Amino acid sequence: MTAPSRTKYQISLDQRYFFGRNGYLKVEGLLTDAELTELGEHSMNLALDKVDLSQLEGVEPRSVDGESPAAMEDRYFRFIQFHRHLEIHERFMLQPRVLDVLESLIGPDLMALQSMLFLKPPGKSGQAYHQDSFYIKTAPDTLCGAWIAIDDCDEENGCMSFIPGSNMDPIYLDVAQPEDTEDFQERLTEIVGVDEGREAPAPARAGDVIFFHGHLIHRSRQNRSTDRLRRAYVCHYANARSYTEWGGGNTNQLLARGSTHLPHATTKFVQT
Ligand SMILES: O=C(O)CCC(=O)C(=O)O
Repeated sequence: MTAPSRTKYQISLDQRYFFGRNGYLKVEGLLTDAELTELGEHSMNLALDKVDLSQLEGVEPRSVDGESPAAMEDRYFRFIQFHRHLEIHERFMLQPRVLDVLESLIGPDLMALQSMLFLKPPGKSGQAYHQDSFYIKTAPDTLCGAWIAIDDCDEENGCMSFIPGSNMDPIYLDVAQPEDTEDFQERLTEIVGVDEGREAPAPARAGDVIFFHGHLIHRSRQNRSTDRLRRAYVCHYANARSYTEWGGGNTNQLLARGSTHLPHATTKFVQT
């Protein structure tokens, strides 16, 4: 049986231009209410330990005595690369309208490299100024993040903030440990000397998706609210014809759309 045809989601020329100039683009309401409800319920079930992860290959048990705070945090607040284990993570990583936008920004051929579900409850710290291409290197350098807001977010509960136009900057190698450990996780690095005066906060409504270039300098501060989660599902993509050594190389990255001459992984749950 063939899948029903679907009209591709098109961004406007103005939106494409905005992304090129500023390095980010918020597309409002890209997720449906039903999708949001599903993602929201799933992330709560993960947080409350209601998803049985015990049978999943490569996923460590959730309660290990003597764990470091960093390992605890990854286990309870950040679910990294779970698209390799759970259908819903792979399905939302390959959400067709998200891929439509990425096709216009970095495509046409797309690979999906990294998925991270952040729960960021009240009091949880964020990440200091960084560029994602510092960590995930691709050649040609086509890295782009897609940040799905599961909750409404603003400066109070730790939304993202960007340095507009820094997508045109090189990758800064001058990095250090962040000083303010209430706002930022100590173990991650911070670019030295960023002019905070240029910063633009990026509030979003649940269901909005913010696309951001791999060179864009960005950060998110602590969730300072007392009762608001700031959940986001963030995935990273590149043109499928870019070479990468990140994460074991191209062989391990999903071909999300189109074709490539490079080796790649295929989806586990979802038909592309
Ligand atoms: O969601 C956040 O708070 C930070 C996300 C981020 O910095 C990233 O995905 O590179």
